[in-house]
Amino acid sequence: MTGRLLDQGRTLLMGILNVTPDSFSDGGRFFDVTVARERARRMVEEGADIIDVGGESTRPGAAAVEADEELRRVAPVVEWLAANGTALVSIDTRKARVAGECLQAGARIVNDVTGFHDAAMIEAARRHGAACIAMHMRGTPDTMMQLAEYGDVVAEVKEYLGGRVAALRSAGIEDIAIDPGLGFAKTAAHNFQILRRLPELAAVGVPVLIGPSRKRFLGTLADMEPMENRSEGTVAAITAAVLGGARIIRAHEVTAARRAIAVAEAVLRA
Ligand code: HH2
Repeated sequence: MTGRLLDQGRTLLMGILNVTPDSFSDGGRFFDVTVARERARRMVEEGADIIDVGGESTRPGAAAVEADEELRRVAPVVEWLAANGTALVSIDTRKARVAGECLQAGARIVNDVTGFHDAAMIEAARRHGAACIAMHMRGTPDTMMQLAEYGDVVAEVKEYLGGRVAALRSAGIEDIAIDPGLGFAKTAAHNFQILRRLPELAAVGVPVLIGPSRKRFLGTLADMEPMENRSEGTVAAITAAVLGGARIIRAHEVTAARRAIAVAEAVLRA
């Protein structure tokens, strides 16, 4: 045990709470604050260790959201969860101001899909003593799929994430997780390659987060199109991720994810 939020000696389960009108799999469902709170409460009951609150979709083509609007969506949910919930609250944002105000409101973790490239984001996290999840992506949600070209995707993602860990550490932040960013500037083949070679990413030496939940790369297989057909595939990807060394799983369906993690952990222990 390290005393770190993102490294608690077991696989952590992060439940996804999208307070957006347009997220790729559940946009509009939890947009109302009361409904979002109820959804969060339910995920905690089902076994979520962390609730990841997001107010801006990162799917290709999603509308850009100003910081004020993003805060209007997420701040009341973060504040309520921090005061009433038992799970840790993570804020999924690319904006330093949103991160800072949500940390002030009680969030403990910043999940930045742009990998803490903005110095103001690192400063907000440092000031509040937050834990940081740095994800790999290229470009923006609108351009990322044109940038999915790599010599060796795992080596390149590993080098990038190693650099982000060094940047966070040089700011005095030690509670860090890395995430290769399944689906962000990656083809289906890249995502499967990352899952197969996860131990190489784990060798960076900080916990690895994997978020395969309902993602489009699963839809390239068998009959997992449309998105509603991806529950079992998500569970299989979670199992593969934990067997490969992932220590944090980000998922929409918490009960199913918890059961998959339990099986994979039992295999690892046997
Ligand atoms: N995936 C999404 C959003 N944030 N953060 C991390 N660290 N890892 C991920 O894989 C990841 C993420 C996309 O999924 P979702 O939140 O369901 O959709 P949207 O971005 O459309 O709200």
